[in-house]
Amino acid sequence: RRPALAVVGATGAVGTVMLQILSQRADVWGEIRLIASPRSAGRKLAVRGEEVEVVALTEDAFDGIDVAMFDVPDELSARWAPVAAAKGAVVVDNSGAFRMDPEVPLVVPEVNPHAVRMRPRGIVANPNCTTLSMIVALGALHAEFGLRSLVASSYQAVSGAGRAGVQTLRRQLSLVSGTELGTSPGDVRRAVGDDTGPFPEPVALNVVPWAGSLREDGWSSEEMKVRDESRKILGLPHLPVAVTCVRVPVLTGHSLTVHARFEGQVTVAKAREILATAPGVVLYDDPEAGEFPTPADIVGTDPTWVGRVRRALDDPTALELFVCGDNLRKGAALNTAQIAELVAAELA
Ligand code: 11C
Repeated sequence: RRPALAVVGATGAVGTVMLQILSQRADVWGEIRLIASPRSAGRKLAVRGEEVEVVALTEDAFDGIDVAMFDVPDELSARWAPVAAAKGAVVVDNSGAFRMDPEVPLVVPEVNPHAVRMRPRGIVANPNCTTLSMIVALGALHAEFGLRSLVASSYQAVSGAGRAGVQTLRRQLSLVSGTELGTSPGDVRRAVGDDTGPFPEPVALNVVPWAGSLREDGWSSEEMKVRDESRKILGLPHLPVAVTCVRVPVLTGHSLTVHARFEGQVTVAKAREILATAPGVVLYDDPEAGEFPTPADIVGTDPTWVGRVRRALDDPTALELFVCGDNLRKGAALNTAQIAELVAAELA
C-alpha cells in the first residue's frame, strides 16, 4: 500500500503551491486528503489532475493517514499536529510552533536529511522561508569550509505574509502606479491609507525594515528565526549570527545578502565549484555579462540561486553572496514535500 498523505491548510497561499508541487513531482502517494478550516470544507481543489473535496479539520480527518503536511498558523499547528501524531501520522509542520523543540528535528533534505529519523514526537519541522532561501547554499559551503559566523540581510517578498500580503501589495500598487508619488515625504503613505495590511508601513514604492513581531531588545521574530534555525539545521548551536530582515515590493521570491566567515582561507574558485555542483543550488554569476539571479526571474523555480560570489575584501576567510529562492516553493511547500517524501521512503 502506498502511504496516504493529508495536506492540512490546503486552501492557503502555501497550500495552493503544495497542490501544484504534488501534481508535478514523482507520485509516491496513495490517497491525498485535503484538510482545511470548516469554512472551506466542501470546496473542490485540483491535485494530480483530479478534483478532490476539502474536508474539515477534525480528529477523524486523520483516520488512515500516514503522513500529514501542515501549513496553518502556529496556534493551529500547536493544537492539531499532536492530534494527528497521536493518530499515527508523521506530521511535517511548516509553522513556527515546533521548530526549536529539541524533540522535533528541523530538516532541509539537502543539508541534514539524517535528522528526519529522530522524531520522538512524530513531528518533523520545516524551516522558515527566509532561512530556507539561503541555507542550502550555505550548508554546501559549510560542509567544505566550516562556517564560523554569518551576517545576512533579507529582501523578503510580500507572499511570505500569505494571501493578505499579496493583496496588500497589489492594492497599494494600483493606488500609486501612473502617479508622481514617491517624491515627497509621506505622499505614498497618504495615497495608500492607514490599512497597510500585515506590514507596519506601506510596501509599494518602499522597503520596510521589519518582518514578524517584536522580540527582546528590538529584534524581530523573523530575525530570531533565521538565527535559531540556521544554528539548529547546521548543528552549530553557538554560531554567531547577525540578521536584518527587510520587506520589499516583490510578490514572491526571498533574497538575501550573506557575509559568511569560515575556519580558514577561502577562494572564489573553490566556492564556485562547490556551488556549481551542490544539489538544489544553481550558480548564476557572471557580472561582466550582467548575470545574477533576481526574484522576478527565479519565481516559480525550485533551486536556491546564487550570484555575486566574492571574497571579502578585508578578510580572506569570508565570502559575500547574493542568494534568491522562491519562498512558497523551496521556502515552504517544496521543502515540506521533500521531507514528506523522505518519510514515505522509510514507510515503503
Ligand atoms: C515572511 N518568512 O516572509 C515569513 C513568513 O515562520 O514560517 C513565514 C513565517 C514562518 O513573512
